Amino acid sequence: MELSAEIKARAHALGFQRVGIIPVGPSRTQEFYREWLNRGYAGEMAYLHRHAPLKADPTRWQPSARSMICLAANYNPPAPITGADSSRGRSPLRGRVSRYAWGRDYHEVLSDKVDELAKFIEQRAGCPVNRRHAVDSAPVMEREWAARAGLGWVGKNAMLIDRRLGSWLFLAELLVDLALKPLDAADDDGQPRAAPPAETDQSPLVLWESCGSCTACIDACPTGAIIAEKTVDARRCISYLTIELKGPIPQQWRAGIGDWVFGCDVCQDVCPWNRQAPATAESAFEGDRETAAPDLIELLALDESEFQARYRHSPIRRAKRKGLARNAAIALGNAVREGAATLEASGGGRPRWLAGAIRALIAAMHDREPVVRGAAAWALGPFGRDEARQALRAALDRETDDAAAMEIRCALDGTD
Ligand code: B12
Repeated sequence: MELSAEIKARAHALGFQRVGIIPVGPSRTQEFYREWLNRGYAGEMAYLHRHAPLKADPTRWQPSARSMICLAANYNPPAPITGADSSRGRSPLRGRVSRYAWGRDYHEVLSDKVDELAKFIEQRAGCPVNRRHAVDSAPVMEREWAARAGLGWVGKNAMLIDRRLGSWLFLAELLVDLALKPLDAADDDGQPRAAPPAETDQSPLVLWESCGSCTACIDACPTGAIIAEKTVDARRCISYLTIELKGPIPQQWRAGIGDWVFGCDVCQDVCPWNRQAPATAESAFEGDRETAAPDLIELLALDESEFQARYRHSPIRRAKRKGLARNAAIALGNAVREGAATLEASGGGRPRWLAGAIRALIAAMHDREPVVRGAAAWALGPFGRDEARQALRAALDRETDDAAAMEIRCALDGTD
């Protein structure tokens, strides 16, 4: 068998459902990327600015690279987890974690697999291979390269979508110093596209795509973050707000966050291409209820060592304890607002869960992180006129952080 075909077969066996091989050269989306940065859509993700020169051509990052092996792994968890997949029947005291973070950290899982693939290539090539791999955090335009290698198209929600697997895919790349025969990934499911795109220097950037006139993702995004086709303003994206943003979440997006405490799947949940998406066979990406739909009061109360122990091998580590506690407070704030509105409408008494949430939020007014205290104050806002008022007053007296003090004042004034 020819080396490229062997690599593809080995990568499939390692658990990558889509594999394409492409010569390394300049990126074709540099302009798109720079414009995106210039418009400020990256928010506080400064590393995306630093990466721009390296992303312009993968050989700036790995000078010896001649070919890129583009890989996609399905992470769609096999069974829905009660309370994590739909808003129906959910407990108001449970949050929601996006699917990509239900299992073990994909950086670890996929890096191990790519390493194995690299060793296989060295063995077959019979010589040491100069190589470097990327899984998410490296300066590589992963979606562009995946699309160019035939792994799918970049959809309106900016996700790389495969017509059989949908978009629940992690991407990874292995750069090697071998001039491998290019291979398109599009025939991995045994059904090659009618007209596979030719990779030539002159070929237009828009290769092929299948979103048609559908705008489900754009319409459904709770914070309106998909501001144009393939363009996400990260500053509004719930994924950015709950994971990357370290300070307070701007007031205007808090309601839209709903019960998401880490990442968000709305633009993928509504995508028609995900309706028939098969489940992953990789058990490392499966999760349990406590990860997928965590108890918000527990999250809010986790201390540093409990957080580290619980999320040691999880992507959730990235939010840090203070980020996750902040998110739990926002989700509780949304739950108490919904609960309060429903009660007002029905004229009913206050349910027990609401009392528990208020107690937990009052306790969080003693958190050592101002961003958590501020979020808890916001969450207590609707109760500014009864028992929470005393707690908020006391908190304001001892508050030393300006932003947190402002949140407390707003909560006391009843201004959102
Ligand atoms: C920064 C980042 C984010 C930011 C910004 C997201 C964004 N849309 O830009 C935030 C924190 C919001 C985020 C969220 C998520 N992310 Co993220 N993120 C990244 C990261 C590190 C860089 C992306 C980037 O450079 N953004 C800047 C914009 C301009 O680039 P882009 O969206 O990638 O767009 C490029 C292509 O679309 C291309 N392009 C545009 N038009 C066309 C047309 C054609 C024909 C072609 C070929 C290319 C092309 O041009 C752009 C520049 O290269 C990548 C890993 C990487 N190194 O690429 C992961 C990555 C994109 N994220 C990933 C995931 C899983 C997510 C989430 C689903 C997580 C979650 N559930 O919460 C969400 C999805 C949100 C969304 N709809 O995009 C996966 C996506 C896999 C896939 N199937 O597409 C990646 C590839 C990580 C990985 N290795 O698996 N993410």
